[in-house]
Amino acid sequence: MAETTPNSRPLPGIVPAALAGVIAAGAALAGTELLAGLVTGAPSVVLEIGALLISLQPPGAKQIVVDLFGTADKVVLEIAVVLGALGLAGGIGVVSRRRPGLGRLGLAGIGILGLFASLRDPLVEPILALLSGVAGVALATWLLGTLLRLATPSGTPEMPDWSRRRFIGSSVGLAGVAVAGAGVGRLLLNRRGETAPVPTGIPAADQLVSPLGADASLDVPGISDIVTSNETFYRIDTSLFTPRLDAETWQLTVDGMVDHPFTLGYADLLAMPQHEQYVTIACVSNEVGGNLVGNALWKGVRLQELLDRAGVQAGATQVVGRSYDGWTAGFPTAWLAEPGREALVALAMNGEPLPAPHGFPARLIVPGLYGYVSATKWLTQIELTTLEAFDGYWVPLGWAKEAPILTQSRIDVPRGGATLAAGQIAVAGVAWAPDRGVAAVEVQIDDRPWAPAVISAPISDATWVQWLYRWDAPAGNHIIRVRATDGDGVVQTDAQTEPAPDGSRGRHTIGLTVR
Ligand SMILES: Nc1nc2c(c(=O)[nH]1)N[C@H]1C(S)=C(S)[C@@H](COP(=O)(O)O)O[C@H]1N2
Ligand SMILES: [Mo]
Repeated sequence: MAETTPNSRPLPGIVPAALAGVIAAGAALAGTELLAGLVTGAPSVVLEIGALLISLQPPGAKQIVVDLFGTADKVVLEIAVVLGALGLAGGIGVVSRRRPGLGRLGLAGIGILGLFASLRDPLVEPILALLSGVAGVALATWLLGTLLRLATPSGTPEMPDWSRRRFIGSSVGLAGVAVAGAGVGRLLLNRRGETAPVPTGIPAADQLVSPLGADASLDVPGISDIVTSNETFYRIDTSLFTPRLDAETWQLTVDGMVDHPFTLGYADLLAMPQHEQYVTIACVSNEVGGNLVGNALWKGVRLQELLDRAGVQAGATQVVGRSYDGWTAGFPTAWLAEPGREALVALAMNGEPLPAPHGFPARLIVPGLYGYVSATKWLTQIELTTLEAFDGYWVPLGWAKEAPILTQSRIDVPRGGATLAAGQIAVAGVAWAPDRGVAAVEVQIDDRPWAPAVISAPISDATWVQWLYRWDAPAGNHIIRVRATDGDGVVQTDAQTEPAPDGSRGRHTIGLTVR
């Protein structure tokens, strides 16, 4: 017997009603994805809600939040947002059986959340966000009503139940269209960045770095390249998508505790003297042996030149970089005082305009500091303040206020756990201590004494080196460790620490079997 309302009208079953909610909301979300792909400035509501969740910064979550910023985990977050929305919509479908008004309110609630999340994104056109929100809610409401009607039993059980078949057919069809629409939308969204016009030809630096000599790298299969390509360079940021800023309208403001605040456009920066240098940057959340580190040739305007032009006031002790979305990183003005240490507002990476994932049109690169306190991408403001007056994004979340890159070394080859033939084995990798420089690298096999590795000629103190130890390996199970000594003569510590709060310590260690 079909469930009925007090006035004996038959009701759709719970499962079909939930399905109707899921499909109505799914189709509406897919519609907004498609719009986002087709029209620049329209929000991907799923991404925007994900970004909102990230910005809520669950208290106490330190490593967890940082871990979230690995690319794969961002996909996990997106899937969670979609599943969460669909789960909610399923509930709304069930509620709508008896209380359609409440159901409509629920759908409107999801729409308002999406709109609120979208309006936080400076790259989103508010009018398009509104359009997408209203259209999405209207579509979901209409679909839910229609599907619920189809799911309602006809009340004449002896007849073949045509409405039930129509409900199933419509549901399957709609789900298919939604998945296809969302897929096309996402495809277009991802493709748009690749075709976005990027100004070419950043002027040559006033002093070109000399071409790397043959001794700047070691020829070992499997070792990290001495210069990391833009394609393989690690990426870490709080952005769920790749921000595509428009160089034509982009502006950089230098203000705060300065005598002459000013604002420049991209062309203004291109017209200034350009400086280029290799700098190795690293992420504080890199584990011992991890790959959140890379070395590139950066080119751009000297930060010092911009600061001189602005006239930094005597009391200013902190430089804060702010990106278009409000993300911030700050470091002491005193860090810039070291002779030979050149911080850049970088415009180019390895001879190309900054790729969008790495901060186009401009980012900060400060030799010797972890990225989260210095390397602001999609830079729009440089503010001079005091260390006491402001904390960058990650500092209130439990990460250190000041964070020089710790001395580290990594074994690239052989891989841990490998089984190799006895005889000559190349043990090799990279080591970094920007910008103290790497003076030496040593390797320890089992409990034997530390033995010196050969290192590549350092490009500069701000870059990593490659190292190589030729090992005549006897059969057995072995442990290999590596340690670096920095330019000040300090040996990489054996103490082990988690990445939080100021970077992981310890010596990369692998085990392998020789036969
Ligand atoms: N706008 C912005 N800039 C940012 C971040 C961010 O989340 N937002 N993350 C920082 C962190 S934690 C690091 S380690 C570096 C990484 O730079 P990359 O992605 O170019 O390797 O960027 C820094 N700049
Ligand atoms: Mo980082």
